[in-house]
Amino acid sequence: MVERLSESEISSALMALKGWKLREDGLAITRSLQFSDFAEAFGFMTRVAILAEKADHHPEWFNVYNKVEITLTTHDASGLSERDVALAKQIDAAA
Ligand code: HBI
Repeated sequence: MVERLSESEISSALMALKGWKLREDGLAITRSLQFSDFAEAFGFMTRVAILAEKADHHPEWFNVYNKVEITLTTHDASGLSERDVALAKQIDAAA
């Protein structure tokens, strides 16, 4: 069982992240990114895919042309866990 983060842990985590927001239901964090073109966006997604596989923690995401929308949540915790924060930090570095 993966530990779910408390509200205060989530808000302090969000301060250390770049542009992530807490989803309305409080169970996920989301970030939208815009790149110069599709190739740049997909290259970013490729880097994130490798990071996700290494972390065994995978994003829910949507891409149209140069835009990528990412949602992170921990299915095993039915909410947010440290895994989401750790992957979000790696995503920020890969952007
Ligand atoms: N990715 N976002 C997310 N949440 C999970 O709980 C999760 C995952 N990727 C793989 C994974 N869990 C596996 O560890 C379990 O499905 C066994």
